[in-house]
Amino acid sequence: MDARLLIVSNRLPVTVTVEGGHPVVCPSVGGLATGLQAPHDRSGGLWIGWPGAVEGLTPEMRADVDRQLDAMRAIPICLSDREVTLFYEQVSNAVLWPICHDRIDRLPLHVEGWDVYESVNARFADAVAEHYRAGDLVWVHDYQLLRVPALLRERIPDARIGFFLHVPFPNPEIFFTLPNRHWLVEGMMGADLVGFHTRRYHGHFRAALRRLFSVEADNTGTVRWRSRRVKLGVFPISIDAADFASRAAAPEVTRKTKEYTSSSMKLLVGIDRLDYSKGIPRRLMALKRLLALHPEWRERVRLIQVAVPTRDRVDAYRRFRREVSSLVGQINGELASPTWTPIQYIHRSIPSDVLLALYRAADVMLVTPLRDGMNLVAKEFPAARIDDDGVLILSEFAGAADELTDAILVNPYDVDATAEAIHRALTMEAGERQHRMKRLRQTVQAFDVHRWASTFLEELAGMKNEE
Ligand code: GDG
Repeated sequence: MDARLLIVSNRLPVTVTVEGGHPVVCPSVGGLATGLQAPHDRSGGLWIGWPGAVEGLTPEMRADVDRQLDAMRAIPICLSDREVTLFYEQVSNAVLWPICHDRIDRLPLHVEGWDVYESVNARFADAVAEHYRAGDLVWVHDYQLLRVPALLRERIPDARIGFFLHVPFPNPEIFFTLPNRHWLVEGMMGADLVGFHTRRYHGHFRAALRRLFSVEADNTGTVRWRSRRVKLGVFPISIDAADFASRAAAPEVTRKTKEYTSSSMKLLVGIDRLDYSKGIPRRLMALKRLLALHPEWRERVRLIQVAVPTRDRVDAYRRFRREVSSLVGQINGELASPTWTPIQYIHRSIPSDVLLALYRAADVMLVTPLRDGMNLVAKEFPAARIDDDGVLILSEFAGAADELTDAILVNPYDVDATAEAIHRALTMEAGERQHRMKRLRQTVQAFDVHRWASTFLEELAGMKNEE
């Protein structure tokens, strides 16, 4: 693939900090950043997005940041405070996020900011159009930028534009609660190729198209859309499994793994952003039920729950943070003894060697979201299990459940069944554990994030030759 690639995402894959009076731009790690770095480097293309809050910097520092971004071929789109509040916190995170995760109960009573959502999307489109050269591929990402493909199509009609949705596309009945549902779908349909993680989200989108616009995809997933064709496809994102396995084998990680492991205490682990979609309260309740249904586990099992703070300027998240802290307190208060605390709650981000050691030390990994586009933790856990051991309990409502069928699949709303699944995982024989883990590892190794990116980009590159 020789075309230059323009990647467009809400956040640039960088973090800007100030050290000793000088701004430092560091590449951030994460699924998307890892997957797209190789095509970004190989194609000599550009990455367009928000660098995070840089407004407080002096003009000299800003110029320094711009120079560093330029060296990474990153084009910053700077957002004002008002834009951050309305485009990012309100419309993207307080409205589109809950809708895509089936949580209309979390919607604010009054929504404002759609005009700002449109104008920020238009600024992204302007920046892409300004840097676009004939023959480039453009790849737009996620729910913050649903309008960008159509706005871009108006500006550069012949461009090859791909769009990938990292969150679920919800059931149309839920999506249709949005007053501007036509306009959002029209935004996505500006692309030539629209990608989803799973067949279910793809199916929901097709149903929405049928009901809103009376258009039907043919058996290749192609839709005739006004004077163009738009292809819809399924591209499940993954991780860099080889990199996880090699980092998990590092001596420091091995040392920490031993520190966290004990022959007398089984270890359950949960690692999530503190988001209401991740199912943390019911997971805690499932532990409580386990200890009631199978009291033999008292003092013999503990849960380490890492909950990384996120979006704490959005009301629903502030309320949720209090809900989880109070539930942890209640359960520990009720069940702990002088020598044992059932839940160790870590409400901050942990370094990656600690994350890897927790994956390696876990007897059971609990990934029980109520709804999740994919869930990369579910794939990182087997990738890190170089000992082919440990059990994954996975929600059937995570996109990852379609591929990771050797996990114990649970309905996270069924707290008793989840408690029984934990008991089953804790008592599973070594032979079955290892057999399942080997197969999980093969699955994540066979289709990694590099293949995800190249599969999508090859499909996009082949869609139409430059006319
Ligand atoms: C969205 C979709 C989809 C977490 N805590 C720490 C830490 N992490 C890392 C994990 C993992 C990542 O964060 C979380 O990724 P997820 O996929 O689980 O979740 P979202 O952030 O909600 O991502 C999701 C994804 O986009 C990709 O398309 O799978 O469904 O919601 O990589 O390892 N990393 C470190 N410390 C932590 O405390 N170092």
